[in-house]
Amino acid sequence: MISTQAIGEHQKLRTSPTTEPMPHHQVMQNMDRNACSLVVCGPAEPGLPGRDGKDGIQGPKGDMGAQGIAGPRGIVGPPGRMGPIGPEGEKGSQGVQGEKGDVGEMGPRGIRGLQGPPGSPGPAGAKGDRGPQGEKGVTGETGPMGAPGAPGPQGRTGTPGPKGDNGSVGEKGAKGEVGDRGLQGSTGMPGPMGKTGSPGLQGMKGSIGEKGTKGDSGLSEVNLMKQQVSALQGQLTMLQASLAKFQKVAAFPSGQIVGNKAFVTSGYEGNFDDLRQRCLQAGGQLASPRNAAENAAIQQIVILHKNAVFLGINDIQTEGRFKHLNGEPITYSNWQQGEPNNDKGKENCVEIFVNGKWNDRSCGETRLILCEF
Ligand code: NPJ
Ligand code: CA
Repeated sequence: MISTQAIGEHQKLRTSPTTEPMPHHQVMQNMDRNACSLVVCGPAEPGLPGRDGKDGIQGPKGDMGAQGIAGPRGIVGPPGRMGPIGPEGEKGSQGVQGEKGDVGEMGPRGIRGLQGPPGSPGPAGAKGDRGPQGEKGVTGETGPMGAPGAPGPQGRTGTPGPKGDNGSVGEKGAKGEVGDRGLQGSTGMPGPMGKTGSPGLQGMKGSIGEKGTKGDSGLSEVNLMKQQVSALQGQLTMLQASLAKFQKVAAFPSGQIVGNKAFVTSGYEGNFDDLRQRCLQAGGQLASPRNAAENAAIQQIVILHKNAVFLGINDIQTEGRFKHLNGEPITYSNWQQGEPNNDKGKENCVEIFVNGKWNDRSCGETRLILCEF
C-alpha cells in the first residue's frame, strides 16, 4: 500500500484557524513538481513520532480553473447614439386633384367692337346717287370667361422613416430613439390642373362700335338691275306687240281706239237702263265722250251701223243738268241745234246722230249698245 502525503503551506494556514480539512481532490489539484519532499517505502514499522517539519515552499500556481459559469446578463446598455440624419425622403405622392375651381368672376367689359362691315346697299333711288350707309350695328356680346387657373402647389413631404439600428458591443442596446426629423423633401410635382370651372357670367354688352365706312358703290347692284331692266325691256316689247294685236282685234269690225279708250259694240239693242247694265257687266260702261276726238270715234261706229246710240249721259236726277254716270257734270257737249229740249217733258237720256250731234231722248227708247273700255 502506497501513501503519498503532501501538505501545502496554504493548506496548513487554512487548516489552522479553521481546522477544516481540505478535500482530497482539492489538494491534488494544487500539487507541483517541486513540492515533493518525503517518500516512505517498505513495510510500515511503528516508530517514534517525528517533529513537525518546516513549512514547505509554496507550491506552484495551479492550473487555470475551468471557466466559470456565465455571469448574469448585464443591464441594458445606454441608448445608442442619435442616428445620422436620414436620407431625404422620397418625393411625396402626387397630390389629389384640386377641387373644381369656383365660378370665375364676371368677365371684363368687352372691347370695343371691330368696325362693322359695309352696310347693304340701300334701295335704288329715282336717279343716281346712293344714300350714305347706315351706322354699324352694336358690337356682339362678350364671349364666356376663360377657364380658372391651375390649383396651388402640393403640400410638404411627409416625415422621413425611422432611424436604423445602431451596432453595439455585447447585448444590443435598445433601439435608439427616432432620429431627428430629416430635411423636408423636395416639393412634389404640382397636382394636375383642376377641371375647368363653369363659364363666368356673361360680360357686359360692348359699347356701340364706330360708324362704319361708307358702303360700296353698289355697282354690282346696278349691273344686276341693268340686267333686270334689259329683261323687262324684252318683256315690254312682247307686251307691246301683243297689245297692238288686240287693239286690232278690238277695232274689228266696228271698234274704235282713242288714246287708252276703246269703244266697242256687240250689236245688242235695248233701252237706256238695259244697255247701261250690260256695259257694266262686261267690265266697261256706256260710251261717254269727253272730247271731240272721242265723239268722232263714236260717230264712226254710228255711221258704220247707221244706227244712233245712247250715251252715258243723262239729267235724270235734275232736269237740265246733264251728268256722266259717275255723277260728274259734263264739260264737253255736241248738241244738235235746238237741243236739249226735253220734248214732251220726258227726255232725260242722250242719243247721238249719224252727224255726231246730240239730242235728248226718252230713256225708254231702244238703241244700239256702245260700251267704252
Ligand atoms: C224731233 C225733235 C227732238 C225730239 C224728237 C223726238 O227730232 O226735234 O227734239 O227729241 O223729235 O221724237 C230729225 C228731225 C228732228 C227729229 C228727229 C227725230 O232730225 O229734224 O226734228 O229727226 O229722229 C239726223 C237725222 C234726223 C234729224 C237730225 C239729224 N242725222 O242722221 O244726222
Ligand atoms: Ca230732244
